[in-house]
Amino acid sequence: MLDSADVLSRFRIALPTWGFSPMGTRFGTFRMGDEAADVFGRIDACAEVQASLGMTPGLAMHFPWDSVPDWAGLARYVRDRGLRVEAVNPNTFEDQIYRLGSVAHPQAEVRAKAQEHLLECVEIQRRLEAPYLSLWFADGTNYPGQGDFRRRHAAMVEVLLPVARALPSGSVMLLEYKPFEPAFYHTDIADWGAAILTAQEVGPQARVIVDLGHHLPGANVEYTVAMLQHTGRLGGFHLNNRKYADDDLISGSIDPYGLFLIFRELVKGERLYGRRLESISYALDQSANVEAKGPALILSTMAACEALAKAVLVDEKELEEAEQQGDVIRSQSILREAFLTDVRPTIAAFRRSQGWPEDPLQHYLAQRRKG
Ligand code: PSV
Ligand code: MN
Repeated sequence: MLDSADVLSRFRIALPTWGFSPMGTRFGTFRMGDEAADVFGRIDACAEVQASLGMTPGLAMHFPWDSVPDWAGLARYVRDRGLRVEAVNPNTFEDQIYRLGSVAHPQAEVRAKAQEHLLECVEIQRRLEAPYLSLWFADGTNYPGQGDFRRRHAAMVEVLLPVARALPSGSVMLLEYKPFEPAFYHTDIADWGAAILTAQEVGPQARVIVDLGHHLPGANVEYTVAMLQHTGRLGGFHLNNRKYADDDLISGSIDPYGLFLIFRELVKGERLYGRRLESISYALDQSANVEAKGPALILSTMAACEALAKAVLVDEKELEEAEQQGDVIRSQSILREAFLTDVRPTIAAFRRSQGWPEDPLQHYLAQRRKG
């Protein structure tokens, strides 16, 4: 039987080191005073957030942004702060050669360069003992006729196959989809269909990561989650919230009900298929454009905990009965009952039992004031 304390004790979210880089839109970047200058500063900033949260010991790191000459030293730096590396995120989108794509680029030389970087990242993964290689490609086209969908797809799979084979044993390749941006006409992994197809072609090590911001308006994300979980290809989440597109806002800030429904599917999947909540990766991926970064990461984490704690309150047995009887009103009432429950006291009690600060945001702000 699942209860809040049980699921909360198994729930961990990784912090993105890039979450402490200066952020903004293409119209401007505003300094909030908590930006970090280099990888060590970014790790320290994550450690500070973790000291308040307790449930975020993992790091999602981005390379080459976080590259250093001394990998063993970096691994030690992370370990000494009570952290671990969860995901290695390559970058095949900034270099000038990637103007028309990377893994799906029409030219073999560019694809080879992208593959070389991915293989380097597998090596980094090994050195840092990271269980996930998390891939997002900016590949796509801006105009009809600019590229051939099928050829690009085949090229991408060809690049990824040896990368999957090179992964440290037991580790997972995550494939992230996004419907548009930076390419505006088509993206090579645009949606969960393309992601799962690619994962199936690449092999059993490949799974799909759902970035909550990467859906077109109206998309039913919880349905996507249920289907991915059903096939065993759900690999993880990038938590954030969108209003329009990839807004990268604080999780649960726009649609907390949607977040609850997503966690409900995860909890249900554990009950139905025994797919444990902690068998996939959770990382924050957000952009604090006008707010301080640490507090924004803390609020996202707490929103996810609240959604999870509410999800276990759903009386699935009663809901199933209502479904069988076609009682739509009762189904709605059951979900509302769980969603409207104030789980903050439960979470606070759980946090106390772990020896973690009961109110992580207040704790973090107080620590910063002390300086
Ligand atoms: C770009 O959309 C993006 O936010 C993707 O979600 C990646 O996960 C992230 O950048 C880091 O590369
Ligand atoms: Mn993402």
